[in-house]
Amino acid sequence: MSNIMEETISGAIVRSFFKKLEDHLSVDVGIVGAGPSGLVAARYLADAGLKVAVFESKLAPGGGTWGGGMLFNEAVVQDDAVAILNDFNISTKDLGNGYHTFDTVELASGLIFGARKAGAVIFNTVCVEDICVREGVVNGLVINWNPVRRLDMHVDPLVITTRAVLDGTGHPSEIVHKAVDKAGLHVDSPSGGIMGERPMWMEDGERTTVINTKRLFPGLYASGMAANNVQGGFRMGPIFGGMFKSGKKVAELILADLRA
Ligand code: 48H
Repeated sequence: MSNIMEETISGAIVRSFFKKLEDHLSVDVGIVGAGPSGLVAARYLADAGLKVAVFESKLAPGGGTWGGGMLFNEAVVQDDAVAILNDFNISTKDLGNGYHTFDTVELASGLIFGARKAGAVIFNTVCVEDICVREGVVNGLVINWNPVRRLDMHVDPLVITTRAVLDGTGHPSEIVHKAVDKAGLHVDSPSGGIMGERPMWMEDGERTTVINTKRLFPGLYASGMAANNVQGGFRMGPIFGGMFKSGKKVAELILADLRA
């Protein structure tokens, strides 16, 4: 009996995936982490015509957006960040006091869909385990399958070359840790290293997330909770305006630098 359909389906997937991977071995922007700040950045950067690849270690992109507050799948955004959600066609409910609620499943799926439809490619189940630094510039990401890391398999990685790297890994700021601890880079923070996230203070955390979003070293940027961890910012719980605005700001910074 012929296996023609089986061969067609498997062949289509393999050829299509490897074309996607080959087309993104060299990108303008490599984003590590498909949380809210990374996905917002991916969308605006791709909209501007840059080649963007997002590497997400989990099977489902979205980072900390799915679970809302304590698994109640609603979260909150302030007036001044609603325009970003409008760009993604994500609905919000106005509470009339400067805050809006939204459904976090709609948020996660809307951000993923928006980034992808703008042209950013998301490689899920792929973790970034190291960076490349050449002549004073961060210029690459070292990738491997997350199950390889989880199973502690001794398998060498592959490399994606980049013009800009965004650490959107959230609380652990994994990529800036590689830059500081392993590459010995002195980043743009009060200590030149990672200050460490501070405890819950919603107001200050939200106020400083955007300020903390910056270029840390030539070719290296951080957004969202990664930026807060590097600069010693406070956490803020399930309010997301700072994350969205951080993603938009870092996209603008990267665009300005790459076009200079
Ligand atoms: C590939 C990786 C790697 C790696 C991690 O945490 P995130 O949602 O990121 P942000 O900063 O955009 O949003 C933070 C927000 O979700 C949050 O946690 C808030 C507001 N907390 C407040 C509080 O008080 O706690 O997403 C980061 C993503 C995740 O999906 C990780 O799986 C992924 O990055 N990731 N992907 N390679 N080395 N490390």
